[in-house]
Amino acid sequence: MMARVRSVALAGLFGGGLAGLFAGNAWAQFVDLPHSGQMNLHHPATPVMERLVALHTGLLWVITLITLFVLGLMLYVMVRFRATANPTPSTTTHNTLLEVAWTVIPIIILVGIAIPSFRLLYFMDRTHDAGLTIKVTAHQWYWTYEYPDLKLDPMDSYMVKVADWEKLPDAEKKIRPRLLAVDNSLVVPANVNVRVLVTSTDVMHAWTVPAFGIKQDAIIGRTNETWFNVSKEGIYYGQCSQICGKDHAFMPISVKVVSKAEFDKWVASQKKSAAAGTPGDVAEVRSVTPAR
Ligand SMILES: [Cu+2]
Repeated sequence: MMARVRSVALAGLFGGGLAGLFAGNAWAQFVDLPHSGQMNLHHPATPVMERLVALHTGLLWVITLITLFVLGLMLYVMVRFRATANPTPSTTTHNTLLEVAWTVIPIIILVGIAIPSFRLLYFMDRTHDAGLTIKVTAHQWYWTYEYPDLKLDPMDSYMVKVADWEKLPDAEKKIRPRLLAVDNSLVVPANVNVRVLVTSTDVMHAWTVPAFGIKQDAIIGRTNETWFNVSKEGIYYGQCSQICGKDHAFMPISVKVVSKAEFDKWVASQKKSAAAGTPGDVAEVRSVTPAR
């Protein structure tokens, strides 16, 4: 399975070859997935994740330079002041200039790290001009998505049970992988600041989508806020990231990012189907029994 998942992720990353393959399925183009043998952080899909990756890379440089500098000093001391080369050790115990330097320089480095770090924390915290608000409610062991501004019916998002997943067509299995496929994905428009309000009804969970740089705790009686803005249309997967009980591993997150026009069409179809009492047109495998 992993090899297949990997190839899907790579195909998605390098040119969206799947778009043609799944031309019949308007939703399926880019599929964002982790794959085996993956190095480094997730491929960023939002400005937040881009900045997280940049900060991480910057810090890696800082930490590497410091480590090499300290290693160099230690090697120098070990060689230059070894017993045979330096039989009579110096009895110097203080050097004011040196002590001030090794206190002040680390402070400067830490402040230098803190400034971009805090800036990013505030950037991640909330968006001031949200084009869409979504409320995510965590339960043991599924998610409920609501669109408060659009007055859509709340929709529950359950993982597709493995026995049901195995019955899916092969082409669909590739874009809706085992243990990540859900019955109802969160659908959002591309290039819109989406405000996400996260809460829980039972225990703590965490709504996490690695490509978005989001890992927001869902806490009972509290509403946490985060946001994302994805420019690349496709399907992005995540998982609950706060141990929440026996089915913690089975409450995946699936976010479909579509064009504004497709989103409007989807909203209209949801409203129409709610009025008619029938499932909307993206109700994927509605017949599937929820994984409780
Ligand atoms: Cu959980």
